[in-house]
Amino acid sequence: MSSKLVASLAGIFGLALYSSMAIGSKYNLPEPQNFIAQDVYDQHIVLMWICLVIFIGVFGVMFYSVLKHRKSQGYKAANFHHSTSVEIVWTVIPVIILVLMAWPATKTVIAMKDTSEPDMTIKVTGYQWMWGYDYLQGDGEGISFYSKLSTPVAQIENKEPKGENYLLEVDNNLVVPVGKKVRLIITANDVIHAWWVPALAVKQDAIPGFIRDSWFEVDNPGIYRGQCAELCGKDHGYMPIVVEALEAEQYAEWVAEQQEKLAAEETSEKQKLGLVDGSIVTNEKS
Ligand SMILES: [Cu+2]
Repeated sequence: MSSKLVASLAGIFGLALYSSMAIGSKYNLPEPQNFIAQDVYDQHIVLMWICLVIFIGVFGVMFYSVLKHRKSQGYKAANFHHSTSVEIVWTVIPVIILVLMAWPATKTVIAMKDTSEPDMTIKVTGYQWMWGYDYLQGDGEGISFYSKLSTPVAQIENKEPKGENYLLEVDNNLVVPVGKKVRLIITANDVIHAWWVPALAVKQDAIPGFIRDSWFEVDNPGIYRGQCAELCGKDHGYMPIVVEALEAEQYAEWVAEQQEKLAAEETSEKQKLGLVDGSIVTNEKS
C-alpha cells in the first residue's frame, strides 16, 4: 500500500513538473537579454531547485514520520524536550544554504548598481500615467519625448478583439543602440512609479524629488516590454514601457530623424512667437 502511495505521489509530482515545463515559457521569466538578466535567470532556476529539494526533504520526512509512526501502529510519542545537537543542526544547515544563495545574489546586485562609465544617459520620468524620456548624454543627446499607452480604448472596453501586445504598446518607444551601456536616471513628477523591464533586469522605483539610477545593455536588437511596477493610481496598469534596441546604423538614422523633428518644432515655435524669420533657420540644425 505504502509503495503504491509513494509511486502515485511520484507520478503526480512528475506530471506536474512535466506540465510546468511545457507551459514554462509562458510563466517563466522572459528570455534574458544581457548578462545581468542571465545571472538573475540562472539564480532563479537554481533557487527553485533548492526550494524543491528542501520541500521534498521536509515534507517527505514529515509525512513518513506521521504515517509510519502513528498511534494505531502501536507507536508511543517520545517526550523529550530539548536537544542541543538537533537545534545546532537545524540552525547551521539553513545558514549555510542562505549564505550559498546570498553570495551570487549579492554579486549580481552590486553589478546592477554599477552605473559608472556609461555610453549614454537617459533621464526617465514617471508621470500619472505615462513615461517621459530625455536623452541627456551620448548619441541622441537632446532628444526628448513622452511615451504613452497606444492600445485603442475599444480594445480595453471589449468592443474590439484584444491585440497581441494588449496594454504593452506605446506611441513612442524608448529607442537605444545594442551593445551600449545605457545609464538611466530615474525620477517621477507626481507619485512613486517604477520602471521595470524584466528581460533587461531593470526594476527601479521612480520617486518624486529624488534621483535613482540604474543601467542596462541590450545584446540583441528587438523589442522588450515592461510596465510600471509601483501602484501609482487609477491608470497604473496603463503605462507600459517599450524598449526598442537597434543596430548602431539604424540607431544613428533614428537619432538624425528625431533631431530633424526637434529642429523643425523649434523653428515653428520661434516663428509662432515671431522671434525669427523661419525661412532663414529652416536649414539650420541645432
Ligand atoms: Cu506608475
